[in-house]
Amino acid sequence: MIFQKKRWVLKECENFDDFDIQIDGRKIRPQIIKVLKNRGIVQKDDIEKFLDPAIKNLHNPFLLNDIKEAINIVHNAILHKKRVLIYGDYDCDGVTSTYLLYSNLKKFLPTSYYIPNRFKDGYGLNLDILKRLEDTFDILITVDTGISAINEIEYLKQKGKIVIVTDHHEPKDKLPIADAIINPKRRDSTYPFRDLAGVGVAFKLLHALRLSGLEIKLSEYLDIVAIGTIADVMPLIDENRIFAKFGLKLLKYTRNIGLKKLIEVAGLSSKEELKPFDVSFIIGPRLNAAGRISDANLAMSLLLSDSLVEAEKIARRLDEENRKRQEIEEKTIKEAQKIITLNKDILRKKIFVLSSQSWHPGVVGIASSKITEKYYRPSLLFTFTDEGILKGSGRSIKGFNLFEALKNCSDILLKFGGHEHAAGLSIVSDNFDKLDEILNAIAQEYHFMIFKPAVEIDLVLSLNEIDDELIDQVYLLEPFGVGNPEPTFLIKNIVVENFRFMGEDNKYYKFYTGNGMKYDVVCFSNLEDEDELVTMKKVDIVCKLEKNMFNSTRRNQFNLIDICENISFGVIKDLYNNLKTVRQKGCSFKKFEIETCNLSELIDKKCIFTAFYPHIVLDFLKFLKGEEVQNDLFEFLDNQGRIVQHQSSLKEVYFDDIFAPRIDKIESMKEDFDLIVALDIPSYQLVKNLYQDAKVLIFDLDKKFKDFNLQINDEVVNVYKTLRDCEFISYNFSGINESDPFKRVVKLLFILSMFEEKNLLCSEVTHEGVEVKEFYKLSEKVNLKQTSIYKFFQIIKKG
Ligand SMILES: [Mn+2]
Repeated sequence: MIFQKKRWVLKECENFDDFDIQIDGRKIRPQIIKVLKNRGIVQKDDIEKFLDPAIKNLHNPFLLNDIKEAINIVHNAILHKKRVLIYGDYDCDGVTSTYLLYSNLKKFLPTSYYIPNRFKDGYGLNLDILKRLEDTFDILITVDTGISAINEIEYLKQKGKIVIVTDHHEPKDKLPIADAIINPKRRDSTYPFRDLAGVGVAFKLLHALRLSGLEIKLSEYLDIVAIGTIADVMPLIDENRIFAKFGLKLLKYTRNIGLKKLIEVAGLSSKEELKPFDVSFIIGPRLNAAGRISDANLAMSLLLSDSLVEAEKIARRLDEENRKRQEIEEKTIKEAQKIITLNKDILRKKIFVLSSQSWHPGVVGIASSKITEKYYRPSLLFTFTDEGILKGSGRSIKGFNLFEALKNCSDILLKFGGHEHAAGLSIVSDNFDKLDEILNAIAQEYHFMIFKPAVEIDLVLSLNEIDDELIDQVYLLEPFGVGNPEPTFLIKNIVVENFRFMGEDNKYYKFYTGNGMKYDVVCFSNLEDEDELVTMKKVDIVCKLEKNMFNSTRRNQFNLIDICENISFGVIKDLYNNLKTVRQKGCSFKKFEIETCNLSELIDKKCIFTAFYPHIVLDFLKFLKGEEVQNDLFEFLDNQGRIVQHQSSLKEVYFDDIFAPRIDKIESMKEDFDLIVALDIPSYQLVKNLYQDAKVLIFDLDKKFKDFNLQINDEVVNVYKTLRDCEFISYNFSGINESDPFKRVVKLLFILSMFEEKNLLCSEVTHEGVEVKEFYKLSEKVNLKQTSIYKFFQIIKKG
């Protein structure tokens, strides 16, 4: 069966009151309001502002601490013709901040800027640089940096300089003694929004200068603000949402010659509109490439360029630098993956701590985020510096606070900083293994569920709630990105119609929703077994709702994130397929001695769990979903912190153990595991018969089927007659004398399999019952007792 690959985490708000909200004359659907409420935007007023962002909703910049002081300093400087130096940072946020402030202040003041070199100068204010430049300025304004430059600013103050810090990094306990510190994350800040980027803070300073009377055309620079904000991975809510929304619109028709050329060279000019994705993955990396590999000043000259020829030259160089960076990045990721897959001990760890002599310090962060994304494990990637010191960068998963974990290792770390999701650090190489050990010990204390990939679901929808208008209104929530992801919906019980594969190697697949309205359901990353996919009948899906225009006709499309077959049908399908495997094996079945398994034997063993009876499979699937199911085995797996994955997700992630209810499919995976654990007698005997060389033990969870009996009697006749008459038989067929639904299904499928083995008919299982495709003519009397199915039953009979 197709089983969900991720945990489905449902956000559902209680006490829902609908609001009457109109935007451009359209009444906003309750589903959209629910999505926003689930995301913590609850007041009617805030919802309206969110759905209809406007420049006028930007906060008053004078709410920022010290901003008045900063404004006074600038006005005074204009009066006395003081010289200003803007000190920035080499990343995209730093460069856009520097450009924004520089190009505006230079209209009023003799202004220069300095962007440190990532490798020569390092991050932040650098004392040597300041000493070298100290005769060239009277006022220093930092952008995207400065909040922890205590010593450097003290030096400047001793030299009689005026210092304004604008920054958005988390302040430490002690603040520098600057003349003004503008940072919405200051502990004493009363500013309504914390998550501005460096460029956002610089923008607020200009905003205040404009309100104080300087002639500054702010709206012309929103594209710059949007780039820095999105590239610096700031959440696209509140003011950032306004910057992103209007900035991206402006960017499409930008008047900045450099950006225009960069967009052209990067192949974005033909796009109808630019999205945060284009900044995060195309424009941002190109601007960043300069700083990562060579010098960020190249990016700055692009933004400042006023010649088309020169701008194009720089854009091409940045594009080239980006290509180089991509190559280095891909090589690093491949090498890291190789370390993981070649070393099974690492694969079993909760946190991957990896290092290499050859990795480039500029890309370990990106490589770490790719590794974390792929394996759903926090990861730290280190590279060696000259002095036997390892420098690294790490990323985490939801629910595991990387910064807190590193705090617990602080005595062996040289330096570390960051937050919940990402961190940078350095360590003496002798302590590397110890760090790995401590971090993994910490991770072991977390509930194993957080290490299972999850998808957050905004809302459960039924098909009849979905129409063109609802899908159009989903687009009102754009721009999507960090902090404001595209909403995901769970739609249950979709009937699969006209399933087909697309693309090379069946990379994509598509089907229609068969219930009334026919929507396209599309999956762009097929990670499933193809024979399982084509037999899907009814599914639950997690998806995004999209509108597709093709030849000016509109098609609504559900873009799949995860899919799960109707579980009870999936379980029946697996049982039916296992009986097919029995048939294919023929009559050469042997009965094997039972070898019982002790849970302690599973410790440190990589196991394949398998089961035959539907109630056991169902229990296991519930356990995989994270539901409470009581038994010794699950309790043991919980306590061990082990993560089990369903065999249908094998192509995507790598966990400790596998649950494989399709016994024929164990063949392809058993090499990678130490042990097969059968959870009932039939699966034990079947595995033993199929894979003689494998180590198989039984941990019998079955209590139901102790007295199960299969006889060639009236029941068999009933089934046959009903099938002849109706060509269909339901799973709760009363002609089978079992009150327990599981037993009834098992018996029905046993009988059906015997019919098939003797070539009486050909059938198909559906979610409601068994359908006959064809009856065959009988030439002689059949003896069902001579079937391998019957023989198999004799073998699995208890006692
Ligand atoms: Mn920044």
